[in-house]
Amino acid sequence: MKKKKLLISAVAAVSVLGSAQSAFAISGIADTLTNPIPLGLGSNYSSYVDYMDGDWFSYTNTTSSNVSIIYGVYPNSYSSGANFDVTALLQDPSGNYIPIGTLSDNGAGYGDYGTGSLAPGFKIIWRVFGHSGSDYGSSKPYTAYVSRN
Ligand SMILES: [Ca+2]
Ligand SMILES: [Ca+2]
Repeated sequence: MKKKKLLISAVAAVSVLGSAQSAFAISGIADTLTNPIPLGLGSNYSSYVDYMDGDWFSYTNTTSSNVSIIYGVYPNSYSSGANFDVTALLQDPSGNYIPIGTLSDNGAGYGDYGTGSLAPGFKIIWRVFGHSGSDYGSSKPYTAYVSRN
């Protein structure tokens, strides 16, 4: 009895991993601020949001100077009318969180972004989520990004 249960959970774990590799992100991927998808400066990540899910991203300034950044999300297609929102916070080198809040909403079809100067060792962490109940699913992909500003 116990053995069978173990086997079932092993199969479930494998199928979760399989879907994570074959598809875009989704519930189970980058769901919390402690396991964001790390992005490098000038890089981006395209995915879509599962219904009522969100995806966290981060960028850490590993240099010894301040880095001026722009970060955020945009819908891959303006005509999709998709609207994604962003909530952001900072983490200082000691691990303390500093809330930034929800970034200004630019409306359907447009991206939302934040800018700032990131001190050495600081991490910016932001969550991408649907503005409304219709801004989810694979027909409305988004791209999250961070780059030098
Ligand atoms: Ca997620
Ligand atoms: Ca928005």
